[in-house]
Amino acid sequence: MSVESRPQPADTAGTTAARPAAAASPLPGAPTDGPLTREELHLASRNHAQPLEMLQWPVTPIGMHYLLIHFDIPKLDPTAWRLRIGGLVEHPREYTLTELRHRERRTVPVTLECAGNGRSLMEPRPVSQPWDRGGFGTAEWTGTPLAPLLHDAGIPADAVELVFTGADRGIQGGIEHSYARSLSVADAMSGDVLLAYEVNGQPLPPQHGYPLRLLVPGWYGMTSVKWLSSIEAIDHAFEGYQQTPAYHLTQSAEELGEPVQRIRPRALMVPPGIPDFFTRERFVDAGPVQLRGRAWSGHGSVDKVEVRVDGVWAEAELEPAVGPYAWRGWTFPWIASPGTHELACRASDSSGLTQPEQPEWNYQGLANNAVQRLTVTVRG
Ligand SMILES: Nc1nc2c(c(=O)[nH]1)N[C@H]1C(S)=C(S)[C@@H](COP(=O)(O)O)O[C@H]1N2
Ligand SMILES: [Mo]
Repeated sequence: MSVESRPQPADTAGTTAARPAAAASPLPGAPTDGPLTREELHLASRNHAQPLEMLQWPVTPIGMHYLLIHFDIPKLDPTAWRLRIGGLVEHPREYTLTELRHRERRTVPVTLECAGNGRSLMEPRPVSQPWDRGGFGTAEWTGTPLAPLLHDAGIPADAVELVFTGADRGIQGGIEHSYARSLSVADAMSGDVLLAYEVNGQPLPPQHGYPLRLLVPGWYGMTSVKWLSSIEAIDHAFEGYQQTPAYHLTQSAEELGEPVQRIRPRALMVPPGIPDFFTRERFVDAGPVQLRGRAWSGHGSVDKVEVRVDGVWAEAELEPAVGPYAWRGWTFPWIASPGTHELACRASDSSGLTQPEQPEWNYQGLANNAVQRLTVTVRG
């Protein structure tokens, strides 16, 4: 692999761009134990998290939904904008937004999560968008299902993948490209993949992909290409930067590893009590406290959430899921006694997956679904 194409952690907005590729050693994305960098601060302030107290809402108000934007938010004119469907398809064509809005309309509540969520909790820290745990959100996405559109386009037998390309462009890992991801024909044809033009009952805001985005329920967020401009059928595996080397589980910059696809199970807790402004330390009054939170998985339905208080696990009460691809709430009654306590929660899903206690470290800092732990001070 050339120096230019050496992988960086996903979600890094091309920190190599300003430097000559030959000088890019050590890698800008190399893991570190050092303090947060200026570049990470810049990314963290552009790409905001969902504050954990917003877990109280079954559907995240859109301004509180997490954001991840690699390059710049493109300014697209909805009258000039077209979705091009091409490549190997039998009937290439373009759609206007109005034409897409007149096709079958469907609304699906979906919990989306960034594959880098939890990255900054890994040690050493992969340098990229430094998520704590807030890279997630649940919204009601409205659009038209992709499968009938592909059916109309005619996917020939020799087509292997569909490439979804956004209108945003930039440099990452030394490579200039438009943001693009692919899906196998079977995954793209699965009934729940949407071309979304509304979220929570409003047109998509610019930051979430206006005028149209792909939405792939159950998969980590990078799959759901925003500012969608084309869909192309190809007869080989797509190798654009955001497909590979990005979003693969590896132990070094050199190996290729396994692609990250479906969302691993995760439970999160609304931090109880009140916070200290600077440290975010929590203070709770002694007595009965209803702990609550939400849990989700892209591998199946969440069928168990457990809460640990001072080392002892017990099962939480589950609420119905907001939808087949959206989280479910959980509650756990706790009698808080004065002193310091450690709380934790973890989800298990119908595929048999559960959350690990420790992060499973990988070079790009992906898919870290280690259990959430928080310490609270209970006041008498
Ligand atoms: N065109 C384009 N699509 C994109 C991205 C991007 O930078 N450009 N970021 C991806 C990533 S990594 C994630 S996690 C989700 C974030 O979606 P959201 O910002 O609507 O929450 O969008 C995905 N789609
Ligand atoms: Mo992401």
